Amino acid sequence: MPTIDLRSDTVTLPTPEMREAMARAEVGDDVYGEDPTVNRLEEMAASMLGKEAALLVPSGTMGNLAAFLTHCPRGTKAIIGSESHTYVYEAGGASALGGIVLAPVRNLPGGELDVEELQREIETPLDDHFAMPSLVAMENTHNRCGGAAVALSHMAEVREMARRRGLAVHLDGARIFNAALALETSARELAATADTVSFCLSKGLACPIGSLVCGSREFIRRTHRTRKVLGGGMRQAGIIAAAGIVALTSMLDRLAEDHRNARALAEGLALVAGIHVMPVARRTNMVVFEVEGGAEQARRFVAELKQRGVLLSARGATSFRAVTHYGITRADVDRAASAAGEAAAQAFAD
Ligand code: TLP
Repeated sequence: MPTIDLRSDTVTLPTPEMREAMARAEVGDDVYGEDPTVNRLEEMAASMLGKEAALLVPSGTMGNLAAFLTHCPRGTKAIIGSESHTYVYEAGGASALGGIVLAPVRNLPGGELDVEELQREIETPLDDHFAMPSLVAMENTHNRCGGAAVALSHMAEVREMARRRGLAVHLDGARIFNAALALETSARELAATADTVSFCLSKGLACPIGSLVCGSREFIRRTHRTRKVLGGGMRQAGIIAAAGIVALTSMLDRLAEDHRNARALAEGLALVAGIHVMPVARRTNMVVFEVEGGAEQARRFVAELKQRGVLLSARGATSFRAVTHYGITRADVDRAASAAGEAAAQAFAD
């Protein structure tokens, strides 16, 4: 039986059409702005997100980092979610490399920012004791909040709060097309709540590499330099961009299948005794769940599941995440749910 790899949608492999497009891509030196395929992808991304310009970077982490470094002068404060990817999973890069103070504001279970805490951070007094805020960042879909799609109305509220104080807004939209689908809106509408947006090609859209930072022409011009500082200027990157063009042309509609499969998986796992699925109001392609009985029991459960060919990622000692994606079928999630039933029975019996 082939392995069912639910660790992340980052494990997706490029489609045959992508491989074909990559092989045929017309390329040039992108550091000189001379790669026609990169230029085409950047124009496409900017127009889909309703921004003036876009920049291809190697990863989502670099996309967020380059945006933060461009937005925030050293010693200023970027206000971000306490559960945000940037705060938890990006190795503190904005602080380490940019001298940026990361000021976490509590994320609610649905991925929203606690607006009262946000208001307090935004209202930092104009006094020499305090790091001055320069940026507010949101994340949608919200990874650590179970892949929840965050409502557009909340995003609009955050944007207004930031604007009143003259702060820029960045959106980590690594999975913005999943969010748009779940919210029955467009990526462009979501992007309109932020000055800059980064999104990933290499997650549910199945590209091997690549993220885009989108914003005003002036901002992207400055981010081009930041990308160079970070060593992220690539040369014949059209090889990568070609897959991105295929993704933006033909991989968006199929995300609905991943969302259906995640719902089916959540329902299947909820039936397993000893497993508690984190409820998510607007589920996308993730299922987060807790295993009862402590760390040792949870470890046994995951080992049993692995023996049955199902891989998950750990989120804590007793908490796990499963992600549906291109290459995972309804039959796979049904098999994963029944394997979870067997693994739980085995792990809890021992
Ligand atoms: N997330 C990865 C891991 O780092 C946890 C995953 O498997 O989900 N923003 C968000 C919201 C993300 O989920 C990720 C990747 C990134 C940024 C960073 O993207 P990459 O991995 O391309 O640097």
